[in-house]
Amino acid sequence: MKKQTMNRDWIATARTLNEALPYLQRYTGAIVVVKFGGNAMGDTDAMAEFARDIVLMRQVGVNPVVVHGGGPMINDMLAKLNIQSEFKRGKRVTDQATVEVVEMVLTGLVNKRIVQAIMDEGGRAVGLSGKDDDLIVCEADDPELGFVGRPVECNVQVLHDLFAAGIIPVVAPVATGMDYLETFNVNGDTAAGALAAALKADRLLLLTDVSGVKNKAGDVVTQMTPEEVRAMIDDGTIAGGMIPKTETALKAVEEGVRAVVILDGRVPNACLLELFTEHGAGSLIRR
Ligand code: X2W
Repeated sequence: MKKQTMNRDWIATARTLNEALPYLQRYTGAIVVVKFGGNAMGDTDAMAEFARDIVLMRQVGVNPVVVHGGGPMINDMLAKLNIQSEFKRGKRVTDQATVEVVEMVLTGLVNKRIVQAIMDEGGRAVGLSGKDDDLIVCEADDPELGFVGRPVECNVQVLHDLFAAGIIPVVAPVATGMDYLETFNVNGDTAAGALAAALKADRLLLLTDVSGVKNKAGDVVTQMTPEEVRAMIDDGTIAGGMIPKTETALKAVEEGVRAVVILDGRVPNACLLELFTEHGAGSLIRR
């Protein structure tokens, strides 16, 4: 009985690999930027599973770039230090004391945790922030938000150098200013969109903790054009936290990213499901 069950599992595994061949061929050499948000990192199992998916992507010839968030971890550290924090239009109001905590938490704690998780799964990862090799240069986004940056220039040569060496870049969304004096806190989705555009990536995967973009009837729309997304923002169908995400997606597609997927990170192996099977788990936006 046991033997039969095992046989069936092995056959299913072999079939899964066999069926993945056309997808593996399609994505060889592709650049895929994956935004991994703080909410998706939850427990160590989720982190390990994500890391394993990324290592598998690299193993089959994809060039993945991980851009991470870490909002909940920043909140925890600010609370420990008794620093108050508030958000305006989905972005953290960032004063001098806050930006120091943001840089410490994102480039230290969170970035190295992800690097370690990828190394644990047998990949090679190097952590960097937007400051390294001028990867992301920003100007102030809005005076009301303090040190929140809007990327104006991305120098992605270092990412190509890492791809060539077989190394997975893991990027913390902290950047330098035009005059090199300031440190900016960048929204993780914004940073991922800017890097994907500069790389002319084949895919930008925005991992979230919702099932995707929903229509008026409450059903997830699996594929949309930029025009359809814009119409859904204008008529209020897309609202709340989905607005900055879809706007990032629109901008990325406009700037040359082939497709953006707002992907349900709660689904096991969401990245693999999206890239290497017929099915996805979220909403794909492309021309
Ligand atoms: C974010 C950066 C981290 C982030 C923040 O300070 O929380 C701004 O709001 P998640 O986990 O992806 O939300 N920056 C300007 O984006 O984290």
